[in-house]
Amino acid sequence: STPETISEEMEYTITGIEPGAGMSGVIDDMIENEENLQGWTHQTSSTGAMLTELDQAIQNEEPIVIAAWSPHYMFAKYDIKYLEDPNELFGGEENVLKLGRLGFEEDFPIAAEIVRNFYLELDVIEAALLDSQEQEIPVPEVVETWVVDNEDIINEFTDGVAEGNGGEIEMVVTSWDSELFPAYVLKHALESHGFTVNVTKVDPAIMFESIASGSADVTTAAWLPLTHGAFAESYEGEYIEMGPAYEKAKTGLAVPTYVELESISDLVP
Ligand code: PBE
Repeated sequence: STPETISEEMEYTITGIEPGAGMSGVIDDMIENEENLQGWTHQTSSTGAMLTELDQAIQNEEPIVIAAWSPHYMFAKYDIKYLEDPNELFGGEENVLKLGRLGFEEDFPIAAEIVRNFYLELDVIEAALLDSQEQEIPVPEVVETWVVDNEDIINEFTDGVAEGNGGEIEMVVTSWDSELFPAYVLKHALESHGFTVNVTKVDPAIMFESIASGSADVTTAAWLPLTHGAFAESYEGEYIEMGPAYEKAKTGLAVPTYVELESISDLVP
């Protein structure tokens, strides 16, 4: 097969995820601006639906191109590969940043110290997401066991920090597993240190809006510089950056390894 026949077999369609995802906006822009993607369709729906379509395509050995990101179990469960991205349409490595509302550090100095200390290694997150998938246990429940087995890591965030005063903290997070794991680990660290944390799951746009407006205190889930770059720009100066929750995240387009394409530029009209 050739790039032409494969693109035709794919019906010139990229199988995407939720329309509100940061990367959905990146893909829309890409289709609009890249000459080789003229006439292509970006089919958004949900992460679950994308994974079902990927699974079915692989069972039938049909070509498919999906919106993909790491960390996610899809790269462990399926033989898939990222397409090369010569024009850096998806940027390079992304940092997943903690953001606080203006005034959060003044109002919650002890909690803010724990938030600043909080950081997870990428392989720790990947292992937890795979556990969740293989054992069919939702990520927040995986966290309950993980925090018991990894007290030493939790202690690194809270060591030497004064005990909290029972304050209530509003956390917002997007609902992808890659974000729920860090958010619930941080919730545990804060709660074990005398705070109460309410977690609300929202779209990226609402995550930024609620931190900027002050209706939420903190998030662990801002993908920057690119994936959520448009949101960060429109709320510039209306939040504080509190360091990375994790690093070396990535977004892109991916195909099953049997699909004879190497690069995004091999997708043709
Ligand atoms: N994601 C996973 C999200 C953020 C976390 C890359 C699918 C997005 O907004 O695109």
